[in-house]
Amino acid sequence: DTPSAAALPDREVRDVQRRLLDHLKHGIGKDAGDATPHDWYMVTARTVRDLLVETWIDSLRQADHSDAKRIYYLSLEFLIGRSLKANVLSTGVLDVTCAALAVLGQDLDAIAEQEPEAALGNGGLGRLAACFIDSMATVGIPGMGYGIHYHHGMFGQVIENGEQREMPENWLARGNPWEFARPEVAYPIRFGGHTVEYRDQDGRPRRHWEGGEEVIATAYDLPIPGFGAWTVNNIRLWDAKASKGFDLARFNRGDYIEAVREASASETIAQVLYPDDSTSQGKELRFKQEYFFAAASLRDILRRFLKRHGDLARLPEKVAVQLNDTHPSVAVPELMRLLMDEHRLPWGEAWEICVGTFAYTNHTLLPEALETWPVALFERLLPRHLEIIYEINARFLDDVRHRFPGEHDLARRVSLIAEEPEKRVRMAHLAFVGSHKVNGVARLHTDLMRAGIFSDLHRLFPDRIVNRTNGITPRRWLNQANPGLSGLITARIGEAWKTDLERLRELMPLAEEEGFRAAVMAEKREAKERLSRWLAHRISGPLDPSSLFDVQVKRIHEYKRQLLNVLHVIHRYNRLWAGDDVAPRTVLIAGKAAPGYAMAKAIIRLINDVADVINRDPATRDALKLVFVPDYNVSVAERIMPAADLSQQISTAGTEASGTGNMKLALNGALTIGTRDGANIEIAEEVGEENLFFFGLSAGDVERMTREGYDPKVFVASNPALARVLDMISDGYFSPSDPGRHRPIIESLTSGGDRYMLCADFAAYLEAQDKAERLFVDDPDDWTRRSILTIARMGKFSADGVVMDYAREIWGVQPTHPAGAL
Ligand code: DL6
Repeated sequence: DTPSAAALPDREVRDVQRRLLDHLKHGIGKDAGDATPHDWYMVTARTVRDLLVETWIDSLRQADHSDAKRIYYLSLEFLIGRSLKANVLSTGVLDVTCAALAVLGQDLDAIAEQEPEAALGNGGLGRLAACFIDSMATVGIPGMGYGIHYHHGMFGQVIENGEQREMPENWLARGNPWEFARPEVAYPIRFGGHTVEYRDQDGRPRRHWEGGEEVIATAYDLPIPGFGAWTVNNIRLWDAKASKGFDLARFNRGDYIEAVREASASETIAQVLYPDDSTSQGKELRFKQEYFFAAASLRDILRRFLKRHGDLARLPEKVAVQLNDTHPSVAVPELMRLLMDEHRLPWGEAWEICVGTFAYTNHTLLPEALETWPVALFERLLPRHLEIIYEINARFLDDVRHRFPGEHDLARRVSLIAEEPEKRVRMAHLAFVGSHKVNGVARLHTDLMRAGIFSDLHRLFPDRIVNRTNGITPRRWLNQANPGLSGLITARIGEAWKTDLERLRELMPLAEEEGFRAAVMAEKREAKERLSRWLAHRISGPLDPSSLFDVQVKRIHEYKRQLLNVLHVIHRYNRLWAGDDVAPRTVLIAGKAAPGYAMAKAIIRLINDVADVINRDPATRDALKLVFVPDYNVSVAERIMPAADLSQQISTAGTEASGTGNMKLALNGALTIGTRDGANIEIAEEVGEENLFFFGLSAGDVERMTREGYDPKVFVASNPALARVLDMISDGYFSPSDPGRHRPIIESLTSGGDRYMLCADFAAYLEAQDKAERLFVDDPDDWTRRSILTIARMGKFSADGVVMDYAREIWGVQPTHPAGAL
């Protein structure tokens, strides 16, 4: 890979050492004798940041000076995780940094553990945004992410008495060494007030928004280096500052609290990430966050554009704005407002610019996650935007009625405004009509968008919906997370795979090589042991690294069916008791439940209760272990992915938009057990259906069964194993002190209608589990062969290729140095 420490020139090591000590002395005011582990983290980060800055400034200058089109990725979430290791690897200074630290008696891995997580996201959508910024930098797309500088990211999860308890997260408490505050970049963002009509100097009627309160958006910049650090992109996060500061007169009267009240109220906007990705939040603060960051970002984008180009008509030619889900879709009326009210463009021109500039990515089909906001809220906080939305809608519906005169219900269905039960703005419809492209994140998801939630809009705009299957960055998810396997791969095929993942195909012949298989198997074993060591003080009892590590890691949600996983675990437990020959298995589940999502929290409790019983049972505990790994986040994911043998991707077909955990696990050599859902289908096409374990209903089956009337009781009645498992839970076998505790979960399956069809899929799931297990136990060598083939064929899911596709087909730009050029 890179030269060993011994081969490094002394001069380079001494230089890094000098920089570290310099930061320690001048930045922290200590010498090496007094430095705490956190001090070492801060100085190492500063030292690495110094290396990034030059390229970063160059990249920004280059983008400013070049005429290239700029890409802006607007996302309410960036799930970045830790940056130290990623940045050390991208800048190519791993060995020299390790060597310099070693001279000072320090260890990079230990130091890296000091970094708090930048958990500015919930799950897939936020992590995708982080992967995309990494990939854009790597392939040379001058992209910039815009988001919110949350003071408190995703909550920490602790498990107490088997239950999830949420702990406040405080990643900025000791300062963030990666970010640059930009207090000079500040925009006033208005809320409330009213609109007025007036005549401009040409006598034309115009509207203007005034009054209300203003909150100041100020910028924080996070440099994100591409691999090789040829391009360093930027994530700009907006913080909220009060426009008024505190009230001195009040303060002087001794009214201290009131003096700062207004200031702290406006500053709450950037305080906290909403920890929910499964329901649209009916909270005013969330609504304010969305407008706040969309408005500040657009102001910034237009300022940069206007510095170089005078003519706003050229905006779509020079700027692309990707809306990451509907959270930023208020950007559509905001851009209209800026163009019309502030830049005096007529409606038609402004609308053309808007549609040409925006594109929108949809990440979910779940009706409860599709955002709508009450018209009354718009009226009170964004009155001008409501007028614009009404006008967009009126013109749009006129056109619909004109084109489809006989279809009286069509206008109601596609309207931007839902009338019942209260008047609400449909943010997905707004984003759809305001964008030139709308994409789904896996082929099935895109097809279902066309056939389902957007079927009418698709008829009206048949070329608008396109598919862009998700991807992941191979730097973090293989190179960084799994150095052992990465080293093995690089030793055999060189390191080009890191920027051109298709090169992994060169591993295919090695799958037939006994020596390579043995080496991959040894690496997997080592990763499992590493995970077990790390878990040792988090859970009770050691793990058995020779058992099958069966992994399901993702947000806890009914549609993702962690419950189905648990039903299978209980069934295995019963089989062990029955004396069946069942191979040793360790089932690892991790994920957070939205704090207000009672059923998801109940499922966590059930997992822990089941774990408690089966892990203690001397009759079974050597053959079956269930572990709930607390506080799942990006760093925990980096530990788990390399250690997985089996990757559980078992959502009800048609519900998981894509999944990206499925890609991370497969890239690390796990075989997938899964449904024909989301990107699983495309993973199977790539790796070969014979190399994974598909089971259960297809999206078509689910749709048909729902239509025809699905009755879970029929499946329970015909499957004694399932009935037994449900009875055990229901009768309190796993909660003897509170026998009724888990009854509501079972009722959701039986009398509640089993919305996600666990009962229908149970038998097929068991069969697929058995098949996987037989292969793992009877022919570990063949398992490893399939695992190598899986890794080798995952090239399609590199985020590098995915962003290049977005670039060419949605954003209309050509990357400056394509992946693989390094
Ligand atoms: O596209 C990223 C990711 C998908 O891989 C997951 O399948 C999907 O569940 C997730 N969606 C969300 C929900 N967001 N909203 N709204 O995070 O997106």
